[in-house]
Amino acid sequence: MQLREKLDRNTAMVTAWSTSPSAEIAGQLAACAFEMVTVDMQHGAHDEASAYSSIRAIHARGKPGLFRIPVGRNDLASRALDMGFEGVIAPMINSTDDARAFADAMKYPPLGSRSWGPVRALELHGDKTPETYFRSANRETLAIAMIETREAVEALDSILAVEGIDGVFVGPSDLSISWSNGEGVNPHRPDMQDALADIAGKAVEAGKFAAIFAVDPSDVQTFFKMGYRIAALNTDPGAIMAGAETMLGAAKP
Ligand code: 3PY
Ligand code: MG
Repeated sequence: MQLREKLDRNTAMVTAWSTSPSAEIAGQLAACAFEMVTVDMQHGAHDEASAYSSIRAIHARGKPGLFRIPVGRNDLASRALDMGFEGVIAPMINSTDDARAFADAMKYPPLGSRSWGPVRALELHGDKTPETYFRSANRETLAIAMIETREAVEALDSILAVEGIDGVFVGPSDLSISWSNGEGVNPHRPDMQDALADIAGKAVEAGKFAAIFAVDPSDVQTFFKMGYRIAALNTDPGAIMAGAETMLGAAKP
């Protein structure tokens, strides 16, 4: 089932987070019970070549993939869609103008100005012809704007109102830095939790979806209860270390 269809059915989903520039690791994450894998080129070590081999490995396991661009790299947004990613996460969308520029890069006319050329996407989405891809892409490929500063929280209503923005993604670590005026980084700041719930509520009211990064597995259900529908669960190094520690704990009790 399409990611878009699952979101329309209000399905709560967990994405793995791939930072190592390795299609093997991305494919292994896709083989786990995650609903999707996100390939991160903002803070992750992915480049375009590893992103491209990763989306093929993710699709080979029957899962969809999201891609996070570096700040302001809207040129990579439509490129990721052309590679076959189902959605793009854009960090530091702090204003309506940021949101408009991102949506414009992601959507074909008349909504935006995405340029035609989904060569690899057509191959990976084998059920599509150029015509059906063109007609379905604006709806099925997701433009996801990151809300991770106070400025973005203040502009949230107008960001959510931008046509072509399908959902928002909260970065609680960056948000905590902005929330505390640079005092420190703490995604669990107690004084930020109401704002996290408000963001999910406003997204739902606007008919859009909310996603968020969860540092701890125990955060995920809390976020789902707030209304978030996609939670990213830690990162591939975090998963490898947690798995190794669990195995070692059983091997050396
Ligand atoms: C943040 O928490 O700031 C993030 O960007 C998570 O990836
Ligand atoms: Mg961030």
